[in-house]
Amino acid sequence: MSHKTPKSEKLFNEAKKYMVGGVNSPVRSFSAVEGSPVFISKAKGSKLIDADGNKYIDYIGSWGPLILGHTDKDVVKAVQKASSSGTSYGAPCKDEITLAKMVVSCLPSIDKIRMTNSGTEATMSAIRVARAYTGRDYIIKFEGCYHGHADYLLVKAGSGATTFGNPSSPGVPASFTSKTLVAKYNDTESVEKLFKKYGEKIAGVIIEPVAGNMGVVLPDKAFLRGLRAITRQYGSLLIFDEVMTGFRLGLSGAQGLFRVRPDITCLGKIIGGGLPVGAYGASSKIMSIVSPEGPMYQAGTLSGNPIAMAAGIANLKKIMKKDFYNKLAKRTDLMVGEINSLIDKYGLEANVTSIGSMFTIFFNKEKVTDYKSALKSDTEKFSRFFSILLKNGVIFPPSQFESVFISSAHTNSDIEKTLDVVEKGFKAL
Ligand code: KE4
Repeated sequence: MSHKTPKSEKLFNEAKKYMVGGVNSPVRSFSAVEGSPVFISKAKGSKLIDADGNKYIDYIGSWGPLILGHTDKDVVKAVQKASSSGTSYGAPCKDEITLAKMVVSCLPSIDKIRMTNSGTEATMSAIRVARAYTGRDYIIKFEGCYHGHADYLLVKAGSGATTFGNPSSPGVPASFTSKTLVAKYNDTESVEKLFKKYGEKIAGVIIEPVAGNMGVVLPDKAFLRGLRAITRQYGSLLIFDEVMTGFRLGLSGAQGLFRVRPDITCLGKIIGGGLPVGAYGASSKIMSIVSPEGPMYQAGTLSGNPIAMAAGIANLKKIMKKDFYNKLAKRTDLMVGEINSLIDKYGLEANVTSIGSMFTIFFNKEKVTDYKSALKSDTEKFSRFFSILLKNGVIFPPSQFESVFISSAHTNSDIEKTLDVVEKGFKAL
């Protein structure tokens, strides 16, 4: 079957004239894989259809939000209904309460929430809360974790012994990252060393409790508990960035699954049902620092937008249905089990990390447990694999360091077809 994308190529060339790199978010540019991006003209259920009419079984899932798949009828109906009553009021509305109550009811660590328009705003604000609440300046983040593009979070580990973050992007002054300390994922000792040196000055520790931005990396059993203990010991706040894992791994996210209660939680993606929504929440005591209750300022013209709220409510309503997550996890486990057998069958240097309805196939001979091991993955092999899938009607996230997402719209036949194509890819590697 020949996979031709002339219309996408034409659109990409035109896009590059007006939009940087032809995209509105870098990873969509296929810069981490061969070829140029396909431009989507329509989506339905588990499928994306590109400008040339090629159909793909979609495992990007809009990078997480579409746990129900595309154009879920209830989400679409909710959006249509909401938009017929207005697009933005610039004043509060009932649906903001409804969505806030749904989130609070699922996450015992949250008494009060603030909606934002993106995950970046959520994490940026969460860090400001930690700093305002503790009166301290330092934060700890982990190598390989991504929390959006706030200046002081665009850091890479300092070289060698230095523990300060160095800016990972031009345009971020060194002074902006001088209070960002970098630890190693799953390495409690690297955290203890920082606390020993800076403990009383550390406002908060931010982490993806299950990492999704170096590919899927699971926390060791004691690691998250260790973070909980040491932050409590030093009076720092533990911030779980659950923008990806929130409502993905279950109604109480990673914090429910691993039974570790953070001080602040960041959310996004699924709570917007595909529309721009982020959020951060904590105990009433901590959140009382946020304006207008408290002095810490944070705002947003379209935060709590009525259409986005309606989409989020419709999305959460359906995933709150009994057995939703079990069915999704079973489907994922079946698929991952088959992929592992194919890895063995073809003797590939690859392995899969999966949890809930998220997984990553690492082209790597060792298990990926942190950023250092993730970087040993063969990205060139991933790129070739990605292209074979694309040409055969399956689209994975275009980067080795991302998570595949399965939705409730993926059928058994989608998975069977996908496995056939994965086998074709493995055979060709
Ligand atoms: P946004 O600002 O992109 O809504 O959220 C930032 C963010 C925060 N925290 C976590 C754990 C995240 O995964 C993200 C964003 N995820 C990426 C992909 N892994 C979004 C895709 C993109 O940047 O286009």
